[in-house]
Amino acid sequence: MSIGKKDTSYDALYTAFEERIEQLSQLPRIKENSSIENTIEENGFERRDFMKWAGMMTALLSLPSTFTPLVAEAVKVADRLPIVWLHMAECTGCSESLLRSAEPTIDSLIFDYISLEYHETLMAAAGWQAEQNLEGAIEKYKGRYILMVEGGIPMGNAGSFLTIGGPGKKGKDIAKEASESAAAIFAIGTCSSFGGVQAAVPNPTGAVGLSEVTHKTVINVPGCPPSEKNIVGTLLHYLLYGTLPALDAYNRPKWAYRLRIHDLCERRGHFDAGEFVEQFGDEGAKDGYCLYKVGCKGPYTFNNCSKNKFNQGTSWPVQVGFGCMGCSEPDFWDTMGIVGEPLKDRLYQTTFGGLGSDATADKIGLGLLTATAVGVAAHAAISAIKPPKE
Ligand code: FSX
Ligand code: SF4
Ligand code: F3S
Repeated sequence: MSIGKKDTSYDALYTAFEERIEQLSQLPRIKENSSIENTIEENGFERRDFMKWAGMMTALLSLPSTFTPLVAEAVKVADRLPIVWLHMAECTGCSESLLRSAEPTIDSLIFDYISLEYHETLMAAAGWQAEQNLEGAIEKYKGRYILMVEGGIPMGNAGSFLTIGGPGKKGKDIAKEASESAAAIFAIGTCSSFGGVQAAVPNPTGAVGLSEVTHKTVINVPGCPPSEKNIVGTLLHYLLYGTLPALDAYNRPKWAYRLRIHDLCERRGHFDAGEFVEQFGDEGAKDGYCLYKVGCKGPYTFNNCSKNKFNQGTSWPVQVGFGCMGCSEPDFWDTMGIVGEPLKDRLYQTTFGGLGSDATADKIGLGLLTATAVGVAAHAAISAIKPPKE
């Protein structure tokens, strides 16, 4: 099988991807009488739209553009790896982010197509039939399905804060059992990755991230909600490589979470020049100055929002002038301080001898400290002040 022209420096990887796609194509598809290509076409997308999308995903995965045809081929065999998508304790914003855009997107169509085996928001089944669908999917696709879990897992009171369906099975048991036979496990959103809003102090339900209920490796795709591109990209990465991606200390794929919001921010020039919005609506706000002093947590947050954007690529928090809340970081509800206010001395008093964040920001603006040093040190400081779970 040979697809497209090769970039010689990536020959081995290209060949490995071709072999992987070939192997996947031998597996039976979920629905014999239809295909992802037809579904995409039936929803009004032309081949060039699809190839443009594939090109964008190729770049996001840090692959050379010569790999675009392979990424497109990987999408076509995605229906060999069915998805079981569980909801635990959450707001369903993660599913909404992916599936309920104003018009169907290529990302949403792919998920619609391959995740129908069990997805509480999408599936037509209800009641006993829904529970049978889940058990049936786990049995039928044992060792083959991808498990995606949205939401934190309540562990308090022996897990009784979350029960699902007629028999009242506990969420923690469903998540654990579904993890056992999964080919790969993705925690979708900050709740499933780290506990999220449920796990904020005092965490009355004892909510935890998915990785605490299974011994298997969980790939965390945090964000509240995460970008649909990071969800689809994680799936594509697994389709192409057949292995887990390189992960950071919090099990986030490095291709998506390697850099801080601050590193990729369109307002970064203003930060470096010491030009800050002092309060919402002031002249600096009108001029698009840096939002650090009105609470942007971009220097402490690892994510690629400025590249992906939300609402079909229209905007992202910093672009609309509010700043980053740190939503892809563990315990951000507790550690990222008050929304709309900088972290101030809470983080910096030990880190920078009590300078305070405003002083630090101004001095960075004047070039007295490097922004990298601040970000790295602040990130370490946040990790060190993790509040206790109760
Ligand atoms: Fe959590 Fe997802 Fe935030 Fe909501 O379900 S990551 S509360 S956007 O939807 O889990
Ligand atoms: Fe952008 Fe926020 Fe960094 Fe300012 S502090 S440059 S708004 S990420
Ligand atoms: Fe979340 Fe910050 Fe991105 S709040 S959506 S990580 S800009």
